Order: sequence, then C-alpha cells, then structure tokens
Amino acid sequence: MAPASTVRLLDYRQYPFAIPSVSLDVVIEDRLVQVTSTMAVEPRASGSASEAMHLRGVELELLEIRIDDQVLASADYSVETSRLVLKHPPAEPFSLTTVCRVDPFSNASLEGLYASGGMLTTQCEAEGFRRITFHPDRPDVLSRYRVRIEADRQMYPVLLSNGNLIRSGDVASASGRHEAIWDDPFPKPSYLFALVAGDLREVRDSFRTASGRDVALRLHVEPGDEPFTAHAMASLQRSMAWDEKVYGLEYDLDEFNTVAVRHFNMGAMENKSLNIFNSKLVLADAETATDGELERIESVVAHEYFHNWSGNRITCRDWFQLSLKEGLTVFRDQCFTADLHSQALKRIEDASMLRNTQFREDAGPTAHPVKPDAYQAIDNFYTTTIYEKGAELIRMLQTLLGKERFMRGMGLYFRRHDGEAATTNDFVAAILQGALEDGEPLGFDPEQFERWYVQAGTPEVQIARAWDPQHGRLTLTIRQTTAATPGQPDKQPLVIPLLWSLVGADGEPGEEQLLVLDQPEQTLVLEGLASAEQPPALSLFRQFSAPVHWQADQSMTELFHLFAYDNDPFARWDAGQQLWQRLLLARAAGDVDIALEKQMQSSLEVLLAADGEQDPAVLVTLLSFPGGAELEALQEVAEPLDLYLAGCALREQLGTALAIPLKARLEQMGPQLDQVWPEGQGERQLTGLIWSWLAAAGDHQVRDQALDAVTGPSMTMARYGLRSLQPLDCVQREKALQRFHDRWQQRPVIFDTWFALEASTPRADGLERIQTLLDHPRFDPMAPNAVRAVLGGLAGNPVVFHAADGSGYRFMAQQIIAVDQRNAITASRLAKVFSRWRFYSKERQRQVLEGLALLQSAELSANTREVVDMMMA
Ligand code: B3K
Ligand code: ZN
Repeated sequence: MAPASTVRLLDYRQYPFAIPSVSLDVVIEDRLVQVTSTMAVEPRASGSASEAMHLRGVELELLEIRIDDQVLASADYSVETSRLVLKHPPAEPFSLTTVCRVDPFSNASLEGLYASGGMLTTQCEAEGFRRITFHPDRPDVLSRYRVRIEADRQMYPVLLSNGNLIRSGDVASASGRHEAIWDDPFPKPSYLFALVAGDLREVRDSFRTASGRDVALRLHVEPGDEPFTAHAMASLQRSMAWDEKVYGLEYDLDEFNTVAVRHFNMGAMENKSLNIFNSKLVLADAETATDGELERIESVVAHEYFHNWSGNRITCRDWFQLSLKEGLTVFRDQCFTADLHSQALKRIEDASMLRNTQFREDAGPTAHPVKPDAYQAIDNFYTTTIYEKGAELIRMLQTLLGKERFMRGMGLYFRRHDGEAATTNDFVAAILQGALEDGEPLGFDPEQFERWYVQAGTPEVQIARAWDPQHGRLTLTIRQTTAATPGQPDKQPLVIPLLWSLVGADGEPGEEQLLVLDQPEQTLVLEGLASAEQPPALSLFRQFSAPVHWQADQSMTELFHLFAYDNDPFARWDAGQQLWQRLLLARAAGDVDIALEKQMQSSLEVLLAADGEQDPAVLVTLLSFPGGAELEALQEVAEPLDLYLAGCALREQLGTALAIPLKARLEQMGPQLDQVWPEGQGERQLTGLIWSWLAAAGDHQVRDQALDAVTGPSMTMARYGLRSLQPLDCVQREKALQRFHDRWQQRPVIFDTWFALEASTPRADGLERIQTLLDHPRFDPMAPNAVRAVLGGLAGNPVVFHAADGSGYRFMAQQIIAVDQRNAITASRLAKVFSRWRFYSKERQRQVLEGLALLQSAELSANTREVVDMMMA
C-alpha cells in the first residue's frame, strides 16, 4: 500500500506553474471511464528553461500525453507511483493534454470517481482529484473548469458538474448517448471539482437573492426519495438568507445543485455549486428523523452552503491552513443555528461537544495544533481540533474585540482575499486590521494570540481566591499552564479571554466583565464588595469564553447557588456539570456521596416543581450528565465501564427518589409533544429524559410508554423510547428493538440506526450479536454509515467493547484491518477508538496492546498506519 512520507509546512513553496483553465472530457462507458484533460499551463518563472512539472495521479491508466498537440516522446516524461513528471516543459505558456482510463466501479475508497448504487459520483477533497486525472492536485492551483460528460442516456439520465450548464443533448455520432457541458466561471482548486452521473430525481425550488437574482435550487435524490427532501431544501433557503443578512454574502451563480449519495465517507462536501451529501443528511422528516437529526441536517446544509464564501471563494493555500475554511465555517454554522433557535442551548451543546471530543483529542496521542506543521495523510487531519477548536479561536477573537469590530474584520477578510488561496495568518491579520479601523487599541498582543494556532493541548486555568471579609476585598490569583503534547514539550502562555461576574447571595447577578489572561500568573483585586462571611459566588468563563479547562476553589454550596441562579445559561449549566461530575465519579469509585446526592435531589425538586424551571429544554441541560469522555479524563485510572454503570445507577436512584415530581412534570407536557419541529422539541427532550430515569427505576407504565413510542408517529419519541430502554435487561427492550427493525428494515438510511442500536446494547453475548450484524443480509460493508453504525456502536458499548477479557479490543482491531482494505479514511478514523489506552489500568493496557499489535503487524493504508504509529509513539 501507499508508502508514508511526511509533508511539512516549512517546505511550502508556490507551485511553479499557473493553470488558468482545465477542460475535462469525461466519457462514461460500461466498465470504464475515459478522461481527457487539457490544461492551459503558464510557467511562473520567466526565462528560457522551465523546471520539471510534477503532476499527481493515482490508479490511472495513462493512454496518451500531448504538449500543444504534439505527442510527447517517452524520454520527455516519467510515470512513477502516483506521479507524472514532465522533464522539460516549455518555458512559454503551453497546453498539456492527458488521456487516462479510470475504473470507478471497483473503487471502494470512496475518493475520486466511484460508483454508488447506480450512479457515479466524486469526492475530491482532500486529494481525490488525482484519482480522476493527472493534475498538481493542491489547493493553491486555481483554475476555471469546463467539463463535458458523455454517457448512456438510459443508465445516466442526469449529468452534473460545477458551474453553469452550457449545453445538453444527444451525441449525434452515437445512438442512445447524451452529453452535458458545464462551465464554472469561478477559478477553483481541484478539490472542489465534482461530477455526478446517474438516474436521479430532481426536486426543484428557488431563492431570490437580496440583489434580485433568481437562483434555481435543485436536490437530486434516488427515485422514491423525493418526499423526504423538504427539510433540506428549506434549510438551504434559510442558510442563503442568513448569509446575506449577517455577512452581506450572496450566492454567485444561477444554480445550486445538491446530490444525496448513500456511499459517502463523511457528512457532506461543498463542491462549487454541486454539493454532495450523505443521504442521511438530506432525507428526513419528523417520522423518519429525530429533532436532533433535523437540526443537524439544517446545520450541515448551512455549513456546506457557507463554504461557498469561506472555503470556495477564499480557499486554503495548503492543507496546513485547513482550519481557515473549516474553523471559520463551523463558527458561521454555529452562529446560524444559535440565531435560528437558541443562543443558550447551542453554546451549551457546542461546549459539551468540545469537551468530550476535542479535549480528548488534545489530551491523547493524536493531539495536534489547529495549524499542524506536518502530516502524512491529510485525511487524518479532518479533526475536531481543526474544525471545532478552530471555530473557538475565531469566537475568542470576537469576544476579545467585541462583535462590531470583529464583524468589520470579517468584512475586510471577505473583500481582501476574494479569489485567493489564503492562510490563517491572512485571516487573523484581516480581522485585526478591520477591528483597528476605529483607532481604538486591540487590548491584547496579536502575536501572542496566534500561538493558539500552533500550540496543541488544552490550557489549564487555576483560580484561587483570598477573601477579606472586613474590607470586602476579593483577590483572585489566576495561573495558566498547558501540558506537553506529542512533539511539543514546552508551552507558552496564551491570550485567554475570561468572561466573569459575581452572583450575589440573593441570586442578584453582577455585571459581566472581560479579563484578558496573558501571563503565567496574574491577579485581579476586587474592592468594595459587601462584607459577609463568604465572598459572592464567582461565575467563570461565562458563555464558555475560552476552550480551556479550569479549576477554581468553589465550594459545593457555591456551585449549587450558581446552578440555581446564574444568569448566564452556560455558566449555570456548567456549575451543575461540576456537581454531576462529583456524584458520578464518587459512584464509579464505589463510594456513593449520599449527602451530595440528597442535596442534588432537593435542588432538582425545586427545578421540577410547577413554579421551577419553565423552559423544558433548559431543564434538560441542567439534568443531563456530563459525557463519558469528560468523566474519564477526571479519573486517575480511566474506567469507562465503571462510569457507565455509575450513570445507570444514578438514573435509577433519581428516578426512584424523584418519581412524584418527575411524573407530575411528564403530565404537564401532553399537547406540546405533537408540535412540529422546532416547536415542541424541548418537551420531547424532557419527556425522553424523564422516561430514562423512571424506566431505570423500574416504572412499568413508563417502560410500556417508551415501547409504544417505537411504533408512533415521531422518530424523536421512538428513539427516546429506545434510549431509555436500552440499558435495561427487560422484555420491553427486546420488543422495542424488534419493532424498530420490522418497521424500518426496507429503508436503509433509517435502518442503520437499528444496526447502531443493536451494536450498542449492553448484552452478555454482545460480540456474537455484533458478528451477526456484520453478516446481516441488509448490512452493506461498502457503506461507511453502516460500518460506523455497527463498529461505532460497539465502541460506544462499554460492556462489550471494554469486556474484561479484552475480546472487544481484539474484535475491533480485526474489523479495522478488514475495513482498511477497502476504505482507508473510514478505517483510520475508527482506529482512534484506541487512543485512550494509556489512561487505562495496566491490565486493560495489556489487552488493548494485543489489539494494537494486530493492527501493527497488518498491511495497512498510510492513513491507518499513521494513526496507529501515533498511538504507539
Ligand atoms: N470539506 C469537507 C470534508 C472533506 C473531508 C475529506 N476527507 C466537508 C466539510 O467540512 O464541509
Ligand atoms: Zn466544512
């Protein structure tokens, strides 16, 4: 398989040739596709002799190569593994034509051109274009593309590529064949190229831009799927309107196409004017998707659409700058969802997600900065650090500068770099310059801020207080440190925006303040506070103002006070999270903290009471336990199974102790439950949460309700029903899974959920059952959704994955090896399930190592090899 070689940021140099235009002629035949590419090439260096021209190409059969229509002598070029070198290209502009054959029908990698069901489709980011034709295939080479596609009309009635359709019709010389010619006027990097050919049905709508242009919006789906497209279409229209309103950015072509594909490595892809989506992120309505899935679809549709500016019009100079487009686009889609739904809930959701995925990555063997400096397989760097931490860096700029100054900087960025391949430094420079236009000082050191891009790891902030009750003086001593990460032993202090406030004994909130941390240690003295025995409660990192861990010397009483009164929804939720952490960690250690549990129960009784917390969605956040990854990070020796069992036991305890108020709250929710998303989602969430507590406490009536929901009209309630029954070894659980199976087995997009549920259900014979799933007639090993459902389900099943005999680890390793033979991207992602192994007990470490040894001795792709090597380093 592909040999590993390291690419370094320091080695970046501009590609020595400009390629202003690329013309592709793609002829789809029965078993093969012939691609003729003609590129206009302009050597950048002036002078007589030009340097050799290196092009990339993977699994291409080169039939012919011409320069200015002269067939090239074999001495003038060489074709090595994955590379075509023109030894003496002309020093003047020339045209380069290559004719290649590719075989999409046996391409299981789902990169480049591949077959999915009856259609042909592409995925070129990051380096898939080289599987279609010879090309430099790097993001700083921007070209205008013109594409002719020719195919059998019956088999491939729809032929799509980027840009505008120039012509379509029959091919005169061949009966039954037709062609389409597409032209994209915007120069783009090769990773944004896309082509789709197949028997697809079109759902059409439109959008009128602020400047009055009508854009045709087309969604292309497999026959029969048309009824499930309304939500994605409406999401697209909302996204287009939002980008105009908030950023003043309009769509720039007359049509926008989206295609849903069943075999897809990730969520979706922002190809210029031809977005390609994993079908599960397009096809949805209230009966077939949960509220959470509907919101996710809306946000992914928005994310891909927003890329049209943050990614396509302004792209990345090289892959080290990936966060330039991904961090920024995540930031934009987060703001979109917050604007459309709830600022508070979105912030809590994002903070929780960051803590459970990115913090874990930052603390493990694959930790890397938002701007990495080296990689072997770029596909391994589509991580939560690049995406979500990247978005947090941008949010910190907004917090530090204030929204108005920040948005001025955004405006400058989009104007200044339009049409360019830019860097994260360009981005920060534009934001700061835009902010400074008002002549006010920045308030922080920009160079120090940029350390966030190059320094990996989650900073730790320690806050200690000294209280002088007589003088009402509170002194905070604040220290920041960042632990070493692989390859970065020494860390520098960062610019950390700390939003804080005081919350008085009566719950009265103080004013929110910004403190910029930039020293290893600094102090803040607050004078003139009311003298009292205890200082006022301290609300910290409000709005989750920085992606850091923090620890303060807060007492449990203070946390309960914040949990009840803090007026910042994030900080209030966070105070509760700290309390839940204590409770769960104590239980996991076999040491129930009875007094604290009682106190929590009393505080929950207040929240649940009729005059308690009124917003059901907020109540759900307050009642939700911290994620397993967060808790694990707080254990001296990580014991995921103990944590899982602690969660089950605590639910049972609370469901028993609070049965009366929980049931009372359930009864209040009747009619709202049936409202159409986004209405009613808080009520549905709260119902689901209460079910899970009461079902755990053995309430048969609730267990039956949960079971009935599986065949009801709402997928949201069906899944809450299944989730509350899943941990329980009871008849309702088995019936619920069976009913879900029977109801959805004909619908692959939904049926993957059944695979995931089965794989993650804790059962004594778990592994045998997982094997049955892999052998199931409806399991499609080529579909990453199905693979992730089963193997991801297994990884999320603590009882089976972390079984005491190590069988879960070995099984997983064997499966990863098998997946890697077909699909390196999916396999290397799955391999990260082992990344926590060094935090486990000695015995567990030995067992994981057995699994890792299997991986190490296997023939692996460069992608998976890189991940395994990182874990073993
Ligand atoms: N840009 C794509 C991700 C491509 C992943 C390549 N392995 C989707 C997105 O972030 O919008
Ligand atoms: Zn993206």
